[in-house]
Amino acid sequence: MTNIDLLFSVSDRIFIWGRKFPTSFCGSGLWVVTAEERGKHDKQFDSLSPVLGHVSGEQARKFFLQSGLPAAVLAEIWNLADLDGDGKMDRLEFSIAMKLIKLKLQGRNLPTSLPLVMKQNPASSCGTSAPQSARLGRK
Ligand SMILES: [Ca+2]
Repeated sequence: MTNIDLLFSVSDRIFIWGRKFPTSFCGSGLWVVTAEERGKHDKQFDSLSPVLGHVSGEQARKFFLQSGLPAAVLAEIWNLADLDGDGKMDRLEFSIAMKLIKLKLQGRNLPTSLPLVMKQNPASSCGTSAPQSARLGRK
């Protein structure tokens, strides 16, 4: 196991408990929103009662403030995540914002522009990994 593997497995264990294989260590690792994370983000998104696939800026702001990050940092995250700049969050934008909040809470610096890999669907960013459900014996 290399040092890099070690580094990633430590941070993965915090968020992907119960899973033996760190899934985010493919593509450009750090910025990849994994399928698990996306699933969680989608649930949180739905809990905000989106209208026509969007949550309003106000709804999202209140939710993001619960992270404990300063409003100025959240504004920066918003600017990165609101891809079309319409002042609302759709499912993907919300997921990107959540991921950036998580990384920021881990002490990472925010990117100056959004890494391309964050705009991709979770499945497409890790095409070479074997199906996790098979390994874990689930259907
Ligand atoms: Ca938007």
